[in-house]
Amino acid sequence: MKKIIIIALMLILGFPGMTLAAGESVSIEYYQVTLPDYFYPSTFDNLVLDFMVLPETTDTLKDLVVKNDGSARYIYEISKLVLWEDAGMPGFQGFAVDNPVGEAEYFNGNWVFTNVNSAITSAGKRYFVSVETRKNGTAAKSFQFAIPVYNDANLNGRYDAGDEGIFLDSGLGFPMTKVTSEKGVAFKDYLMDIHAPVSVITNLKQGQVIDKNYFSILGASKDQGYSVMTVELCVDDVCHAVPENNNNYLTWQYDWTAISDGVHIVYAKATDVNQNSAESERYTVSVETTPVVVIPPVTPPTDNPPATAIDYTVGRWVKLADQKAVYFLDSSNTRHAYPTEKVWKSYWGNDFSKVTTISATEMASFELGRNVPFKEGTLMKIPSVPKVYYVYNNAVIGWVKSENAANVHFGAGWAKTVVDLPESFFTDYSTTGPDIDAQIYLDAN
Ligand SMILES: [Ca+2]
Ligand SMILES: [Ca+2]
Ligand SMILES: [Ca+2]
Repeated sequence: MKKIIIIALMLILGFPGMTLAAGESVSIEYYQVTLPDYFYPSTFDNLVLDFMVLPETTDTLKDLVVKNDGSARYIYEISKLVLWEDAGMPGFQGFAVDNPVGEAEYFNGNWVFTNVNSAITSAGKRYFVSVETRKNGTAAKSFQFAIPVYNDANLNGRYDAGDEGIFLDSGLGFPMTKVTSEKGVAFKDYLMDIHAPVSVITNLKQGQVIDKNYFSILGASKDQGYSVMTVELCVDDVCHAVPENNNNYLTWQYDWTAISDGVHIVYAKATDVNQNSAESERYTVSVETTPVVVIPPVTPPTDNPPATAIDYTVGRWVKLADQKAVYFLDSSNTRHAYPTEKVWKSYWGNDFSKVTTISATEMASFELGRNVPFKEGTLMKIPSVPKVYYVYNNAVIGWVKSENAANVHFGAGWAKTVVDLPESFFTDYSTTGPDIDAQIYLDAN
C-alpha cells in the first residue's frame, strides 16, 4: 500500500459553535489499497480504504462519508461497510485483530459512519474501511470506493444529512480533493465456496510464559464464503477439537490442560463445510509450572557447643497460672523451656502431674538457660534435612546412617517413632555424636 496523498490543513476561518485555537492543524495520509480483481460472495474484510489522521495534538474522528463509484449496490452485493481502527500489527488484519468502530448506514448514495467518536492522539490513528459482500449478487457489479470532497453545506463543522467527507471534532474536515481507489473490483459469483475460514487466537502473545499446567485459550473463527465446520486447537502439531458452540465458532474457548513444561507451538485450525482449511498465527509459548523453590541445606546448621551435663529428670517443673508453657528448673535453679510438647512427651508422655504453678515474680527470678533437648534415645528429624538423628545424652545427636541400622537398633516400627523438631531449635543440638550404623553399640537400648 503506497502512500498517495498528504494533506495538511490550517484552520483559517472560524465557524459558529467551534472552539478551535487559531493555527490548529491536522494532516491526513491516504494509502492506496492493493486491490484484488474480485470480491466473492459472503466474504468479509474486503479492504477498500486506508488512511491515517495526524492531529497536531489530539482530535476525534466524528463522522465519515464514503461512496461507491462502482456499480455494486446495497442489499444486492454489499451487505455492510465496516470502519476499523488499526490494532495488532500495523496495517489491516480485520477480523478479531483490528478494532471495529462503526458500520455505515446507506443514505441517498452515501455510506455514512456517524458518531464514530474515535479519539486520536498526536501519534495519529490509522483507519480502514472494509466491505462485506452478500451471497447472491450480480456478477461483474463493481466496487470502487472513494472519500468525496469535504462538504459541510451549512458550515457548522458537523456532519448533517447530505454533508460529505471526514468530520473531526475540532471542526476540521477532509479531503479537499476526492480520494478514490485506483481501480474497481468486480463481484464474482461461484458455485462453491473456495475460501478458508479465518482464525485468530485472541489471548496469547508470542513468547508468552504460562506458569500453570492449564490455560484456557480464547479464539475467534469465521468462514469466508459460508460456514465453519470445525475448529481445532493444535499444540506441537497434535490437534484437538474445540468444543462446538452456538455461534459457529465466532468466539470459542479451548481448555488446554495437563500441559507439560517446556516450549510449545500453539495454533488454531479451522475448516469449512467444503473442506477449505487454514491455520491461525502460530504462537511459541513456554510453560514453566515448577515453582521456584528454596533448596534446603543438605547439611544441618552449624553445631552448638555440647550442652553441659544436665539431668533433665531431676528438679522441678513449673508454669504460670495462665500460661501453658512449662519450664524445667535444674539443680542450680536455672530455668529451661520445652520448645515443643513433643520434647516434654519424650520424657513424661502425657503426664503433667509433676508441674506446679508459681507466681510471675518467682518465675522471673529464675535465670533462663538452654532449651530442654529430647530425651536420650529419641529418634528425631528436621523438615529440611533428609536424615534421622539419634539423640544421645545432653543434646548430642548422631546420624542414623541407614534403614538397616534403624531396623537393627530400633526395631521394624522405628519410622513411626521419629519425631519432628522445628528447624529453629536444631541449634539446641550438637551433631558431634557418633553416626549410627548396624554395628554400633547403643547404651540407651
Ligand atoms: Ca492492524
Ligand atoms: Ca454540517
Ligand atoms: Ca469458506
